[in-house]
Amino acid sequence: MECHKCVRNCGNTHQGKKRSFWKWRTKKEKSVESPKIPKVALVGTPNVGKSVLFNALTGTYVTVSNYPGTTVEVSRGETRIGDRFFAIVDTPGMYSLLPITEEEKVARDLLFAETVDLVIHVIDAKNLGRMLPLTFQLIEAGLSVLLAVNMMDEAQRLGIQINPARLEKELGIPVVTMAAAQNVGISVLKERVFEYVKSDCLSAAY
Ligand SMILES: Nc1nc2c(ncn2[C@@H]2O[C@H](COP(=O)(O)OP(=O)(O)OP(=O)(O)O)[C@@H](O)[C@H]2O)c(=O)[nH]1
Ligand SMILES: [Mg+2]
Repeated sequence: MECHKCVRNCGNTHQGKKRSFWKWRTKKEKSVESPKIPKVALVGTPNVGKSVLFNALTGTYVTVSNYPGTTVEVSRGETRIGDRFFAIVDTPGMYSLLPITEEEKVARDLLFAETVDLVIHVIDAKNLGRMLPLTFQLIEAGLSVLLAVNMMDEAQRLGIQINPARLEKELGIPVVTMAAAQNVGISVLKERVFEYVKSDCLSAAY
């Protein structure tokens, strides 16, 4: 019925109500139907291979945008592991959770302002001692952390040996060794992410 012929003489407010009801229903139905996509953030000091890993995980379809209110770029994409999609965020390099630079502030804000289901702390296998303090900070901050020991190719060339099982036991978090630039260890990392996120939050989302 056209609005000017309406006996209730209420303009189009009832139509508006009807529409907003359907909008509400669709929104509600959508939220029930669409499964939660777990978010995984790649963090670590500069030059450890976070972006190489991000590209290996996400492929071509990514968005790069400035973090709100800053000139710092953040890349976001998705990866499929098994039958699930995971959102992947590549954060700017940071040395500590106590930020000094704008990049570090953005990286920290990304971890705490957004809901991140898993943090992959990417470290350089050649500098374990220098990198692990940030791992402790992330764990102490209450985040779910997986340690990705990258650049294993260079470490092996220098005769550095790393025992991931022992590190895992000492730290109490999953540890994966890899060489992202050589595409080594990516599939094991994906398996661990799937296991870890599934037990932590996917079960709650389904
Ligand atoms: N040999 C070797 N080089 C690697 C590996 N992963 C990354 N690289 C190299 O390390 C350099 C830094 O890699 P990026 O991915 O840009 O590092 P990033 O952590 O994103 O650095 P920021 O964005 O500055 O924080 C690049 O030259 C990569 O090719 C690896 O597994 N082995
Ligand atoms: Mg990068």
